[in-house]
Amino acid sequence: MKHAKLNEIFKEGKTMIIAYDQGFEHGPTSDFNEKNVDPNYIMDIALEGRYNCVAVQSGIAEKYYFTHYREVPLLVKLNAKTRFDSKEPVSLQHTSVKYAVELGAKAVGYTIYLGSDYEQKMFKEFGKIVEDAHTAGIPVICWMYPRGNHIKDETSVETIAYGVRVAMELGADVIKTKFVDDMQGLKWIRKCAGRSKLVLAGGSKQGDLDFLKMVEKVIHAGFDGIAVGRNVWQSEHPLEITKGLKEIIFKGKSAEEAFSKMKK
Ligand code: FBP
Repeated sequence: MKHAKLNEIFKEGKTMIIAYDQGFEHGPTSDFNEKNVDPNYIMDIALEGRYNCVAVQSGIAEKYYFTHYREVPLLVKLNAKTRFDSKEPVSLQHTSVKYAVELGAKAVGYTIYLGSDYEQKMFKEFGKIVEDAHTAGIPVICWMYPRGNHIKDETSVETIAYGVRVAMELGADVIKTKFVDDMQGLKWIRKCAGRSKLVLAGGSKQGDLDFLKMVEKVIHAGFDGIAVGRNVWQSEHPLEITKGLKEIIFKGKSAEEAFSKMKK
């Protein structure tokens, strides 16, 4: 087995990933407008904002990830589900590690719904993806979203910690998890992830300062960065919010300090 090269998508141990698979997961509905429905718009933010990685589905990688955009490391998501899939959550693999690597991927991603009736199916696919990706020398990012019949509270510390632990034990190099507003809880979640890297999922759009405060908290708790979408590309000034995020993630600044650096 080769070791996964994390340094392609991490700088000084930290990362800022821009995620753009919401068109598939949520549909091009209220999340989108005339500007951000165009994948080129997100590729431009990723490039100009010097993101450490852009995370998309394979179709977007095929049709939009070329020429100068290749300066931004690519992550290809290998599974997906739509919002019509409203019963028990399950998201199965639709493309391979091999094809992701052909598209130029420096990492692959996969969502697991821990606590779904179908969790075993997703564990099985994820296990094979870890084998294939590590053989190819690239890291695997697990979107770990506890959800489904067996989950009472998706956002409790206990549930989130269980999720990141499962992802770590399944071999995830990086785990993407949702936020909980509890510093002790965040630190416990960080511990449960062990040597896997841990990054924050952003959630729906909120005010810039509130978003920066959320990021400050996870960085303070020891998270290794963020993998967010709507709070950046729905912003009226995506490159300014990007600047604020960098101040917190790479320079250890507070949310207020970062906010004051943004031109508004
Ligand atoms: P956001 O920062 O926009 O929330 O994106 C993070 C993300 O994980 C996306 O990659 C994904 O499409 C979406 O959230 C799925 O979230 P959910 O299933 O909770 O709607």
